Amino acid sequence: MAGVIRMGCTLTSCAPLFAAVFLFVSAIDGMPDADAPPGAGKMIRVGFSQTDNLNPWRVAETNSIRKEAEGRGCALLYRDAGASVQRQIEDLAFLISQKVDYIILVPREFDAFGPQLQAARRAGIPVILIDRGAEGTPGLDYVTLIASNFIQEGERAAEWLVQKTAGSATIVELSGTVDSTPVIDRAKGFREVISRYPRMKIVASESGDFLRTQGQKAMEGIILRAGRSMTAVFAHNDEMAIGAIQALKAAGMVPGRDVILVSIDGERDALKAIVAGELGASIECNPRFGPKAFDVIEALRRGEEIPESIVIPDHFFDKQDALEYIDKAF
Ligand code: GZL
Repeated sequence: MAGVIRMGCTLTSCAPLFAAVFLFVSAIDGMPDADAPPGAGKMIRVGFSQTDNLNPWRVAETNSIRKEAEGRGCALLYRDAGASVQRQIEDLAFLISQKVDYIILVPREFDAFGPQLQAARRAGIPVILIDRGAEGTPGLDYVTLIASNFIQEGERAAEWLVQKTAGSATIVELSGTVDSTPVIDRAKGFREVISRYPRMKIVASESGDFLRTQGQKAMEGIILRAGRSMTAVFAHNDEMAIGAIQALKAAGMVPGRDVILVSIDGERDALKAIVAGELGASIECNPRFGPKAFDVIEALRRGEEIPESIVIPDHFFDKQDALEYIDKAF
């Protein structure tokens, strides 16, 4: 799905007659001032390649980028790949062909976009990765990766579960999009912690692709096969945890009593499930990348050094503070 969303002012190559107006407008709306580097006043065109908008987290991420582009007076050329790697490859080719000034990329899978990152580099278009990592060298194939610490998210989920189950649980894992860095690293962090507790066992692991319906279906299948043997669920995101809760209830099991659930993201429906006692805890994974992503673009325009990675801090939601945060959640 393509979209060009135009905001902001026109080019500054205007006759003296308009120069005063431009300077005046710049002063008002915070655009670069007269002695900014050449070309600094022209409208910046940013390409945004989104993997999909198939759950509230992804929609919140897209809205954050759009809102920030508008607030900074940039034109946003937006492409939604509809969860297709092939379509995202084509989207990147399109954005490069449009000669945008920068690309913000959410790589659906880690190892799928090497050639496109090299094509952007050859075209002189800096690529900023947000949300998920991709193969390549930071500072060469892409400027930086702005993301949460997924290993730490997995570790925190496991530590909470160990504490809740006194180190003894039969665990079902619902993982997200296969080959995406959140899945690879959340699984790694979770396993690293439970490996220290011999009575913490993962007995089933299935992908629900970060989707509520898929999470519910995967859980239904696991319940059919494993019956009521599981005592805990680790879901890589809230949507799949909420799907699992539906499946458990349909099977006559009481989430929060018969089975303890822990997940990641911190979305509003998850905080409500925590307050209702059905979900035990959710580790936040903040989707609001807009401000940070455009701060990096502005730092690039000022010729500043950009770190190889920028880690977004995550909150932790259990019964204590879920209620107070519900209104701020996405
Ligand atoms: C994490 C992000 C994941 C979320 C899911 O940065 O890539 O994708 O945890 C989303 O909810 O679909």
